[in-house]
Order: sequence, then C-alpha cells, then structure tokens
Amino acid sequence: MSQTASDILIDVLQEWGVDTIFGLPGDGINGIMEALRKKADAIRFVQVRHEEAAAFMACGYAKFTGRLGVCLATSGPGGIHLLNGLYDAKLDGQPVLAITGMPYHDLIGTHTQQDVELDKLFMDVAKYNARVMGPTHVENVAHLACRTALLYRGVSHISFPVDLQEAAAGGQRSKRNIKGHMSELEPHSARLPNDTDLAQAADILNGGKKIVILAGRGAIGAASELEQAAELLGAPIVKPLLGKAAVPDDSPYTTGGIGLLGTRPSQDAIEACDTLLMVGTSFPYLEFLPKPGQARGVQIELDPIRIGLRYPVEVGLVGDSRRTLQALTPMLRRHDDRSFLEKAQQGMEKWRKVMDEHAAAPDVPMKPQVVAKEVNRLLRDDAIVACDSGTIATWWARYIHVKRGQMHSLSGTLASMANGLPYAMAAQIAYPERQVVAFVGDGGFSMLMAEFANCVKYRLPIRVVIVKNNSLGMIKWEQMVFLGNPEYGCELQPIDFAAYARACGATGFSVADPKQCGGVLDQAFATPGPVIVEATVDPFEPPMPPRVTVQQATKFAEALAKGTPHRNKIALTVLADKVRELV
Ligand SMILES: Cc1cc2nc3c(=O)[nH]c(=O)nc-3n(C[C@H](O)[C@H](O)[C@H](O)COP(=O)(O)OP(=O)(O)OC[C@H]3O[C@@H](n4cnc5c(N)ncnc54)[C@H](O)[C@@H]3O)c2cc1C
Ligand SMILES: Cc1ncc(C[n+]2csc(CCOP(=O)(O)OP(=O)(O)O)c2C)c(N)n1
Ligand SMILES: [Mg+2]
Repeated sequence: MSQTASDILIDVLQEWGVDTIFGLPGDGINGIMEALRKKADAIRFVQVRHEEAAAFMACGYAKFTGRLGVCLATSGPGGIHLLNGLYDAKLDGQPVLAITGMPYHDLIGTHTQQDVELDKLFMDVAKYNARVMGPTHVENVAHLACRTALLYRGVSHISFPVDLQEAAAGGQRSKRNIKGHMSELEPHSARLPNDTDLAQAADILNGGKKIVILAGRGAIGAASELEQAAELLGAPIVKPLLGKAAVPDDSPYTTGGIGLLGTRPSQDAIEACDTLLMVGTSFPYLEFLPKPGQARGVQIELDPIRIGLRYPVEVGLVGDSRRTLQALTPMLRRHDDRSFLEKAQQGMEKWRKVMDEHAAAPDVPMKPQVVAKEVNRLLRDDAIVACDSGTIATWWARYIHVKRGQMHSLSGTLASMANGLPYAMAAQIAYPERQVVAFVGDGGFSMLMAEFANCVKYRLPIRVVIVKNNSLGMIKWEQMVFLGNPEYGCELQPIDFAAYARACGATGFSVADPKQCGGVLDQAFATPGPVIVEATVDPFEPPMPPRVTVQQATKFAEALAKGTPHRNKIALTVLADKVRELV
C-alpha cells in the first residue's frame, strides 16, 4: 500500500515520541484517521465526546508528563471546539500540538462547507501555525510544529486540507525543498544565568533580613533546592497555585498558597518581607505581592521576557529553577536570625488549626471543607489530582495537602472551568498505575460530563469527586463581595450525578451527611473505577479570603441589603465561620 501525506505526519509524530492523540473524527480528517488506524499499535487514539476535552487532555498530558500533548479535530466546528483547551495550554505554557482538517485545498475561501480557515483563527493561540500545501510540505512542517511547541512551551497548529491528507507521498518537491537539509533535533541550552548576575543575586539575598521565596509552576521539580535555599535564608516558601506541588505541604518551610485562596501566614510574610526571591512564577495578582519599593527582588525565570513582569526585581536570573538554585545556593550564607521563618511557622500552626476546625464541622448541610479533608486523607503518595475553576479551587488549595511525589494542577492563568475531568483522564492514560482524582464543582463537571463515558470505555479507574452546591458558587460570591450586588444567574438545575455514573456503566455514590462522608469516600476509593462521588454541600459556605478587607465586607453588606436571595442563611453561615475562627 503506497504511503500518503498523512502517513508522513504520523511518522514524524512517532519520531518525536508521540504515543497518544486525543480527538474526534470527522469528514475533514478521515485521511489522518486512516493513517492513525494503520499505526494503532504505536500511537493510541483516544476518542473524546467534545473536542474541547481533547485540547484539555493534551494540555493535561503535557502538564503531567512534560511531553508533547497532541489533539486532533475535524475542519470547521471541530477545530473551533479545540480553542478553549488550546488557550489553557498557551496561558499555562504547555507544549501542545493541534492538528485540524480543512476543506479541499482548491475550495478554501469559496464559501464551501466548513470553510473555516483555521490557521487564521488560531493565529493568536499558536506559536507555530502552518497550513499544509502538499505532501512534500508535511515533513518539514510537522517537525517544526513539534519542535516549536516543546522548545517554546506553547501551542503549535497544523491545518491539513482533506484531499491532501490522502495524496500519495513522494511527489515532486520544489527545486529549493531539497531533502535532508533539516535536522530533527530537540536542542537545549544550559539554562543557566551568568556569573555576574548570580553574584549580584547572592549579595541581595545575603543582605536581606526577612526573605520570602515565591515558588511557582516553574519550580516544580526543584523541591530539595528550594528547601535548601529556604533553610539557608531562613525564608518561608510561598506557593502560587500552579506551584502547589513545588514543595510538599508538610515541608517546615512552606506557608502554602497566596492570594484569595491562599493562607494568612503567606500574606503576613509577604506584607512584612524586605526581600523577595521569585522562582518560576508569573503569579498574576499584583495586589498580593509586596508593594514596589518594599522589598528588594531577585527572580529566577526561564523566559527572559517575564523577568520583572510582576515585581520590579533588581536581578533576573535567566535559567531553569533547579539548575539556577544549584548554582546560587553555594553563594548564600546561612542566616542565623531564624525569627522570620519561625514566625511564619507559628502562623501556620494556628492557620492549620483554624482549617481543621472548618473541616471538622458537623453541620448539615455538609461543609465542602469536610469533603476536601476526607479526599485528602485518601490520597496516596502517587496521587495525581486535577481541580477545576470555582470555589472548588479554594477547598483544593487549602484542604488538600500535597505529599512528596504527588502531582496537582488546574487551569491556572486561563482559569477555565471544565478542565478537571479531561486533565484527570489524560493523567490516568499516561500513568495507568497511579491514583488519579478529579476534584470538581457541579458547574465545571457538567460542562464536559459526557467525557465520563469514555472513562468507562477506556477503563480509566479515576475517582471523580463532585462538590455539588447546585450553583456557580464562586460567581455568586464574587457578585456579592466584589460588586455588592445580589447574586444573579448562578443557580444550577440539580443533576443526580450518581445516577449519571450508573447510566454510563460506572459506579456512583452520593453523600450529604458529614458523618457519613469519610465512609462513603472510603468505599468509593476502594471500588474499581471509574467512580463518581457526588457530595452535596452547603451552597452558602463562603470561600473566605485570608484576610477580609473593609471594602469586601462593605460590598457584602450592600449585597445583602439589596435583597440577595437567602440572605439570612448566608449571613448566618458567614458569621458562624467567623466565630469558628475566633474560638
Ligand atoms: C478559580 C481560580 C482562583 C485562583 N486563585 C488563585 C489564588 O488565589 N492564588 C494563586 O496563586 N493563584 C490563583 N489562581 C491561579 C492563577 O490564575 C495563576 O494561574 C497562578 O497563580 C500562576 O501560578 P504560577 O506563577 O506558579 O504559574 P505561571 O503563571 O504559569 O508561571 C510559571 C512561570 O515559570 C516559568 N518557568 C517555567 N518553567 C521554568 C523552569 N524550568 N525554570 C524557571 N522558570 C520556569 C514560566 O516561564 C512562567 O513565567 C486561581 C485560579 C483559578 C482557576
Ligand atoms: C469556561 C468558563 N466559563 C465561566 C467561567 C467563570 N466561572 C468561574 S468559576 C465559575 C463557577 C464554577 O461553578 P462550579 O463548577 O459549580 O464550582 P463552585 O464555584 O460552585 O465550587 C464560573 C461560572 C470560567 N472560569 N470558565
Ligand atoms: Mg457549584
């Protein structure tokens, strides 16, 4: 059987180590599907029910494996559906290749069916974006697409007209497209800053008295180097959300998260610090960072463009976090004054007690914190946890404590809903033996819930824990606390998710009583997956910021006064939480 242009594409992907492609077939990519069918023993095609999930899966796959994530969608609507997941990859810096179909090459731009010029549509999301012009174009384009996504940590896109997909390989090349002139390397630099910058950074850090280390996603994999620096500098490690797994939560150096869903000790440390060492972070909430001029700044960052992006640092160390810390720490002297770190540690002890109080609440309706705490108890050292956007992210950030070896993520800078389930599926596909949990809200889950059927199809034993408050909880609170308005448009029609699990051929559990929550989760985690646990919780439980500002309290009062539905219950719940913190 003669080779087609699509076969060349799949061969190149194989050369780049691609073993999984997430997608949904359509008449605009049937040539590529045939090439995949022929290579089914080498490259697994994972079918989705909505292309958005394929793009999220590709992003999740990249996040959890460090490898290229690949998604495939048909021309027109299929390609358009990918966009949200691709933006997630772009904004969280993940290497993802999207392959889409296009109409017949000589009908593009003629109002033919599905005539969407996807390369134009993807111009903003993709760092590399090419339309295949013929079989002899495929090899070069495919290599560059893989290389760009991996080396520039972003999205590449290849759009392939449907007739060219089936065209015979090996046609006439143009006279300048001479075979063998391009190498297929994935080259790397040393990813290390220069010595002058290192010395200047060490000077600033050695001179600091109250130093905070802000360690984000780019510091994952550098836990022992971060702890070593923290020990030398007597500095607490504060973790932006995507850096949740940068150091485990039982590390004596960390004060956990920062920002609205962060901890009070993190905020206290940031507000008091005189020196800030940022490592692999582009944490976006400037209002939670030290005020400009308050602290001297040093930043370790792979991407030179991002040095000084969020805080006016004096030195930028352009390099990989781990390698740069290895070069920097021998130049740091041990700070004998441990009081700043000790204060943060004492703060954490208190903070944990308050959090434990909330998570032990016997109230009915059940508090979401109870569910998070019970999930936390059941997580193994090898767990991979995918979370979603919503108040759910607060419970995950504060009550699910990272253990050494675990991986955790959510859609960070795009902050999209609906990524939780696809991320978890991609994780389980990449690591069949690991424990994988999707910890999601009812709103986010229901956006792409059809994908759960594919957990059954592909025998993915994931545990989906749905914290069900029958509302778009986070938005409800934002409307009240940030704008002072009554909630509007946030209630969700309840769905019986346990029955839905059974309808898909899986097991479903429901729990609404905090006394039974641990037992039901025990059972669910012991049942061969996939499993859905729907935990019905108090819709009025607020995701409290680490410290309530006067403005937030005023807006909240205004919202209640303007006639927020259920305002008495809301006021009582917030008050009860405050009391719990005080006693
Ligand atoms: C509902 C919701 C609420 C949220 N609330 C909060 C909140 O309260 N607090 C919070 O922290 N976040 C919150 N987020 C997430 C937030 O939007 C950001 O995504 C997050 O703070 C960014 O974390 P980061 O700095 O670790 O990652 P990024 O912003 O992705 O930054 C990582 C940086 O590391 C660099 N890098 C990558 N690899 C390396 C390497 N090897 N060496 C050196 N540098 C490297 C990258 O170039 C990048 O600049 C929320 C998200 C959601 C969905
Ligand atoms: C795709 C998308 N649409 C809308 C939003 C805005 N948004 C952020 S959180 C949220 C509510 C999430 O609801 P749910 O999943 O039920 O979680 P909860 O807040 O109730 O815990 C919404 C609508 C978003 N981030 N992403
Ligand atoms: Mg909800």
